[in-house]
Amino acid sequence: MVTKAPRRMASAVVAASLLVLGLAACGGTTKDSAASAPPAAAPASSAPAKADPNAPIKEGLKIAFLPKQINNPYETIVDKAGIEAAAEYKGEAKEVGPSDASASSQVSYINTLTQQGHDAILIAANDANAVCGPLQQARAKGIKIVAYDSDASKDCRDLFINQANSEEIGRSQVKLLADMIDHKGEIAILSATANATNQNTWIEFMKDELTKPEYKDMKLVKVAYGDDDDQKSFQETQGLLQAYPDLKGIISPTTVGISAGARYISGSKYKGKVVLTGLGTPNQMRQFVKDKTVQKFALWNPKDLGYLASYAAAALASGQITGAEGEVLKAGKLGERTIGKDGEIILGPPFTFDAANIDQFDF
Ligand code: RAM
Repeated sequence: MVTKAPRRMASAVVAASLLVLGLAACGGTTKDSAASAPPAAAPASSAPAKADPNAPIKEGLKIAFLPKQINNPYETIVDKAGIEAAAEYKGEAKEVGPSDASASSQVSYINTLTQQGHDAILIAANDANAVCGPLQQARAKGIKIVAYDSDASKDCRDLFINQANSEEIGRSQVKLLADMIDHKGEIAILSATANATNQNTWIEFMKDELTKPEYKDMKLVKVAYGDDDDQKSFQETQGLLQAYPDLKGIISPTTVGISAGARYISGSKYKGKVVLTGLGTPNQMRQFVKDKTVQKFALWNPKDLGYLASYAAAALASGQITGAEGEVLKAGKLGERTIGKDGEIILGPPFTFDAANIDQFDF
C-alpha cells in the first residue's frame, strides 16, 4: 500500500485496522485474563473482574517500558512515544532495559519493576517463555502486563499490541522481494535473535508464502541471525553473500538488520546486484535508498505503536478494559481499537517506503 502523505497514511492505517479488527471480533471465545493468573493475582481492590468502559484513566499511573534492548533505535522511538503519551493522561512513564536482546536479559528488569510496584509493565519480549514466570509474579501483585512489538506467551500478559497483522507482514515481505527479483533465484533471511517471537512468527509466514506456485523459482537458502546487533548483522550479511554467490535477494525483517545489511552492500561489489528489503525506519534507510542500495522496504509508524501500547496499559490499570475479546480501547488521538482474539490489538497495515515517498517521513 502506498499513499502520498503521512496524514493519509495515518487515516488509512486506522481504517484498515478497524476493518481487520471488525472481522476478527466476529468469532472465538472470550478471554478471561484473570483465569491464567495464580489465585493470589486478583486482590478485589485493584483488579476489577468486569471492564468499566466509563472509568476515568487514573492519575499518576506508574508505567514502565521494557524494550528488547535499550540501544535499538526502533525501540527507542516506540518507547519515547509511549512515555509522551503517558504525559497526556497524567501518568509517570519510564524506559528501562538490557543492552542485548538475549532470551533471559529482561528477567531481572521485570523483577525490579515488580518490586517497585508499577501499575503496568510493557514488554517487547525477547523470548515468549523466558519472561513468563517473572511476568506471572508481577500479575500476582496486580500489575498489568502489555506485550508490544514481540509477544510474550499469551498466558503471561493481558494484551499484545501488534504493529500489524503478523501474517500480512510475513507474506508481504516475500511479495516485496519477489517483485524486485522477477520471482527468481536464491534468497536469504537476515533475522534478529533466534528466539524473538515477532521475527519467528513472520518467518513462518514467509516460508509458507514461498510454497505458493508463483514462487517455485525462488529458493530460501538460509536464515541468518544478526541478534539485532549492528556489527553482527553487518558480518552476517557479508557471510551470506560470500557463502551463496548466486544469492539474488535478502529479506531482513528487523530495523537493525536491514540498516547494517544496507551499509555492507552499499560499499561492496554486490550493490546493484543483490536486492535487499525488509523492515526499516525511513531515517536509518534514507541514505541507502538515495544511493540506490535499497529500492523498497516496509514498516508501520513506531510512534503510533508506543502511543497505542501506552494507552492500553493505562486503560487496563484503570479498569476501562480487562483484555477480553470484543472490549474497546479508547486510544487518545488514535481513536478506538477493538480487542481481538487472544488479547491482540492491531495498529494497522505495514507501509512501503521508496525513493518517491521516503522524504515525507521523519522517524
Ligand atoms: C527491530 C526489532 C523489532 C522489530 C523491528 C521491525 O527493531 O527486531 O522487534 O519489530 O525491527
